[in-house]
Amino acid sequence: MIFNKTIECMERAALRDLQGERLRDAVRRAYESVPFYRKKLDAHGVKPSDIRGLDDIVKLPFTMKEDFRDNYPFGLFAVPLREIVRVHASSGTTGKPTVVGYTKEDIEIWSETVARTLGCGGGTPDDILQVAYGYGLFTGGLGLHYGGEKLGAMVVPMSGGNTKKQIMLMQDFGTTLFACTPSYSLQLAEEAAVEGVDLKGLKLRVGYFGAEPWTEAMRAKIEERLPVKAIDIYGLSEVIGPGVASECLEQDGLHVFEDHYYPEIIDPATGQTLGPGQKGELVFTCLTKRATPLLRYRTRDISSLDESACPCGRTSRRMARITGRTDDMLIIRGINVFPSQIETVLMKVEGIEPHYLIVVDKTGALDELEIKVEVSEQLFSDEVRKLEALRQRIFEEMRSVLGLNAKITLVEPKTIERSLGKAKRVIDKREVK
Ligand code: DLL
Repeated sequence: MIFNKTIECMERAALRDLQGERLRDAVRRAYESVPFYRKKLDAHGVKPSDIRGLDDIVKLPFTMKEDFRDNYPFGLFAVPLREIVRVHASSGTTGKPTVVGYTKEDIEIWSETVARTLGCGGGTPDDILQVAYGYGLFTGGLGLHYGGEKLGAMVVPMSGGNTKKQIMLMQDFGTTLFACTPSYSLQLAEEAAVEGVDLKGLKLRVGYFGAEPWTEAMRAKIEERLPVKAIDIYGLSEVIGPGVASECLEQDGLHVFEDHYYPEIIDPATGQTLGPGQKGELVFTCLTKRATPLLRYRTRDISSLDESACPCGRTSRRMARITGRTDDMLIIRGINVFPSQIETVLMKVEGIEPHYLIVVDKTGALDELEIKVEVSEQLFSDEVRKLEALRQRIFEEMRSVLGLNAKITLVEPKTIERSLGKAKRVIDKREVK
């Protein structure tokens, strides 16, 4: 279902005009109401009047995650606190969280773009949406919740965890749409197997998965274990939360709701804008957000933009599935390794479970990469010889893809820690030494 056909299927020329108009307004609002932006633009020698249309966006300086920390908690707000009706925050690995505010209008726009997300995956007002993203400062739970209501679906606000109850309600209520992190969906499938519940006999139809990196190979595992079309949904709190971009049923790139969240791809090293199809760092400008305007925010997420027409009829550009972050690349003995490469190799090997942990350490001066991966119940009870052959196979595959020797450790089923929200898949012990 296309939730807002007028906008989602708008002609690109008309869309660009709308974006240009909104950009001018966004820059003016940021400059006039947030001392941080005024100082930054002044230092950069740009005035709001220099931004006449979309092409001028490159004149603007970038905003970084650190800018949120430096202005903690409310320094980036552009409206008086009495106009703010909600705050959310994302926890960084260190220090203070990143705080974002919303006016009533912002919540309205956010709900609309999450409703479009749900529509992209085929959701309609007839559906029952079970939200298993965490409710709280994290944007996942409340974001999907408001979007579900906006769509007109029946929302079941389960929040994360309590897996047995998730399954029970799915059965009793006849849940058709399910929203959680991709890693949690696998945990749910695992629990259902223990409980003897056949998920395939349920009414589940679509899973809206995001908030953490996952690969095409992981999608195949999920669609094998749950009776859902697994839709990749993307967003980040600094921009709004979930509802920034979503796959449609074509599952071929994520439609960016670019009438509100304007995307660019830049070369992370030089800051130069890159063209369609070129891979680089995603940058977003919020064209309409009132409470915390955002100009050219560097997400550190790696993607590319596709301008070609999509068979679904939506005209927005599509971003490619996130393949990593500029800060998640591991450098091991001088070789660049992305966790997504490791996941892709692992998911293709038969006999292993989609649960793994990457541990990087140092012995003496040398970096060591260890990959711990769970073996299926059946294989684990097999002879040692078979396990050794499996270990060797993964070792060889990793060596050919990554170009280095990783230590492969096969562990018993269900021994790698599960997470209710975002999975933690990398432990880099070198950082703490
Ligand atoms: O994770 C918002 C969200 C909630 C998105 C629910 C989708 C579903 P943050 O906690 O601020 O916001 O984390 C944002 O998570 O910069 C990406 O690195 C990562 N991320 C989000 N969606 C995806 C995705 C929410 N589909 C950060 N694929 C982002 C890969 C994703 N990474």
